[in-house]
Formats: sequence, C-alpha cells, structure tokens
Amino acid sequence: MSKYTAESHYDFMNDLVRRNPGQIEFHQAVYEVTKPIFDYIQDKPAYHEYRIMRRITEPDRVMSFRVCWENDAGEVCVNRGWRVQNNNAIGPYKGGLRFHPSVNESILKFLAFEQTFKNSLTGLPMGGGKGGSDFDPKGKSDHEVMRFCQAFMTELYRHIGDDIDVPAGDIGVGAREIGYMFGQWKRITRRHNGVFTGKGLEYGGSLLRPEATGYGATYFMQSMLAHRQDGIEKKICLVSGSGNVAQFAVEKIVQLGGKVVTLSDSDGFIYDPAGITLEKLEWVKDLKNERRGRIAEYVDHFSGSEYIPGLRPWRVPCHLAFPCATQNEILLEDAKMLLANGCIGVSEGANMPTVIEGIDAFLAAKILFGPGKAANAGGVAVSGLEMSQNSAKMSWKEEDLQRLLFDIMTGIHTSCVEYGRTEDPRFIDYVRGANVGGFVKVADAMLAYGVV
Ligand code: NDP
Ligand code: 2IT
Repeated sequence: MSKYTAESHYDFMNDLVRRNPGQIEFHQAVYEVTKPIFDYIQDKPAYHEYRIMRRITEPDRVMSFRVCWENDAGEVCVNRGWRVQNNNAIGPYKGGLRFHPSVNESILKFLAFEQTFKNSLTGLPMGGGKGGSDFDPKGKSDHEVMRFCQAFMTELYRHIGDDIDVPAGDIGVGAREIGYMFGQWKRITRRHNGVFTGKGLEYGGSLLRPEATGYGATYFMQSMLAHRQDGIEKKICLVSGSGNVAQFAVEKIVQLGGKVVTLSDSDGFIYDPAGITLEKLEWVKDLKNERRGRIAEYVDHFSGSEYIPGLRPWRVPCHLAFPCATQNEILLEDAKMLLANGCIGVSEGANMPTVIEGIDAFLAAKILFGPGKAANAGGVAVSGLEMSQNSAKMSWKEEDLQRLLFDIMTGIHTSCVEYGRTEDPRFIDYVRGANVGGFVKVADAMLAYGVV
C-alpha cells in the first residue's frame, strides 16, 4: 500500500523553492521539466510511493571548492569552483564545465538537472552532472588560463573518473581549457583515459565533437520541419551567440541551404542581410577561436552588414531562430516579436535560452519549438561516443560518427513525438515530449535500485 499520496505540482514546487532559497534558475528549470511529468505520473503510483520527483530534484552531491592562482602580474587571485553530480542512475555523471563570471550554484544545479534528462534522451548510458567556476577567461593570457585550469583541476580531480564523472566543455571552456585540465589530471593521477570529452584529436578526442552540438540543433530543426513536410532550404535564420554552438549551427544551416543573417555576443549583434556564407564563417571562427575578438569587428570586414550594440537578434524578421548563447536570452517580448514577424520554428542550441512565458507563447502559437535538452543533445551524444572510443582504445571514422549523430538526433525527435503528441495531429508538444521521454528511463532505473 502506498505510504505517500500523490503530491500536487503546486505543493511540490513550493517545497522545492523553500529548500533552495534564491536559486531562481534552478527553480525555473525544475518547473519547466516537472510540470508535464506530474501530468504523466498522475496515475502511476510507484513514482509517488518511491518519491522519484523529490529524489530526482535533489542532486546526489554538490562539491564547492576554492581555486587560488597567480596572474601574470604575480597577484593572488581567488575563484570558486563547483561540480554538481545530479544523478547517476543510468551511467556515470556526465556534463560540461562552464567558466563565466555569472556562474553560481543555482546555474550549475539547473544545468546538471537538465543534463540528466538530455543524456537519457540520447539513449546512451550517461548520468547528469555539471560544473565550472566564476573565473572569466576573457582578457586573460594563455598562461593565466593555464594556471587557473591547473589549480581548478587540482581540486576537481578527486571527484571525477572515467566511470565516475566525465566533464567536458561549455561556455568559456573549449579545446584550450580542456587541454590544460586533462594535462593536469594526467600529471596528478598518472592515468591517460577517457575522464574528459572534447579532448584534442592527438590525445583521445573524437572527430565531430566540436561540430556536434550546432550540427545536432540543425538536424533537430530539420526533423521538426520534415514532420510538417517542410525543410530548411531558403529559410531566413537568426542565430545568437558566436561561440562553439553558434558557429557550427551556422555551418550546417548554410550547408542545408538556409540563410543565416545574425550572430551575437554579450555586447550586441550583427545583421548581415546578404547572409553569412561559409567563407565569412571561417573568418568568424578565426576571430572568436584564435584572435579571441568581438563580433562587432564583423562589420568592418563585410560591407552591407551592421552592428547593433546592446540588443539581441530577435527583432529581425525570420522563419527560424537558433538561440545558441546562454540561458534566458529569449524573453516574453522577444518571443512575441519572433511570432509577430512570422517565425515558424525555434531550435534551442543553448540550455534554457527561452523564459517560461516565452515557451508558453511558442506552444500557444503551435510553432515548432525544440527545447534545449532535445535540440542540443548532439554535443553530449558525441561525447558519449568519445567515451566509447576511449574505452575500446580506438577511434572511429568521421563518416561513421556523422551517421551516428544524425541517427541519435532523429531518434530523439522520434521519442519527443511519441511522448509529445497532442489532439491536433499537426502539433507536437516537444517540451512535454522531451521531458517525459527523458524522465522515464532515469525514473525506472531509480525504481529498480529501491531506496538509495
Ligand atoms: P562559447 O563559450 O563557445 O560561446 C558562448 C557564446 O554565447 C559567446 O558568443 C558569448 O558571448 C555568448 N554568451 C555567453 N554568455 C552570455 C551572456 N550572459 N549573455 C549574452 N551572451 C552570452 O559556449 P558554447 O557555444 O559552448 O555554449 C553556448 C550555449 O550552448 C550554452 O548555453 C551552453 O550551455 C550550450 N551548450 C553547449 C554545448 C557544447 O557542446 N559546447 C552542448 C549543449 C549546450 P561573449 O563572448 O560576449 O561572452
Ligand atoms: O550542455 C551540454 O550538453 C554540454 N555542455 C556538453 C556536455 C558534454 O558532456 O559533452
């Protein structure tokens, strides 16, 4: 007989907010994920009896630590580092590290929570985790970044392992930072294994990992459009951000015949009505990845384009939008503007880029809305494939990885359709589809383990 009666979503959220005061991003992520799940489990007593929702929203553990390092002027700098190990029911904790001054425990808890569902959707055996630091790599020399990464890893190394917890990149953490961190791991532990993904090809990395998130978000949009007998060709697209995810979203959209007219960073956006070609994109990659410049410089090189400081791209008329910068970058007024200007599809390359009211507006308008945990799962999926290659001590060919990525993204789309069908045969609620689709496997594994 059940010891717990079914709790309402309202009571559940009140209790979560009480237990996690001030963690607004975490509240937002939990609200979005659990609302459709509460409907789904309404008539499934085991999930209530075993308090799965209460357990899945309490991270297994949160580590926080001091990171001390010296800058080029010889001054002592102090940052804070974290690793949130949210849930390892279906595999080792897996998720990126973010270095950005805005990073705090709330943001990392939201990301680790989302990651748990995203990783489940990929169909690969990976649990959910996330970590990072309030360190700002912007304006730092390579040596300062190296000293910070070594100090960060000197604490983090005791919490991770190739079958325990496998970090990767996220905002502010790319190939350079992963090289420095993996180098320090190897030095401390004497192990050379798959403890990190996103590694360089010379030391165990996988082909296609850099491209995977942006390509995957574009494939997800392609699948959503195909479900309505439509395609990306000739569509005007807005992309925000200009980092890893944005760059490869642009690349794939252009390859599929779409026209991308914007890119952005935290200072503003560029609008290029002629379209960002693959040639222009190569220039952007060099600007952002090698010279570490600002997107504003684009307009000095490509005539006919303009730079709009202090704003995001969503006011530009488009068919499709790909938010690829950060959380809460599409506010309700942005969502309304996109809809008013004729936007028919949004594929979230970033994690939680749309506020809850914005998502509600998109769903009410019945446009194609691919939430981050489905649309941007290509990155962690190829990370999972990197883990497999490292375990097997081999590397796969690019064509095999291309096919696997494409198949995983279409598989995620199929799961979303299965759990996201509505009374209107033309409208799939991908938010419900992704959240319930990601939940079932994790929850059933937790039930199998009993009370742990
Ligand atoms: P990068 O650091 O490579 O690029 C981030 C981009 O977003 C930059 O253009 C940056 O501009 C902009 N940005 C960052 N923070 C803010 C902010 N607070 N306001 C406005 N713009 C901002 O990161 P990624 O491309 O890797 O990550 C982008 C998003 O995609 C994140 O939400 C991340 O969690 C998500 N993601 C990443 C994956 C990956 O494999 N890398 C996988 C799945 C999701 P600026 O230079 O001014 O900071
Ligand atoms: O948000 C994400 O999925 C990532 N930053 C990638 C995580 C990973 O482990 O590749």
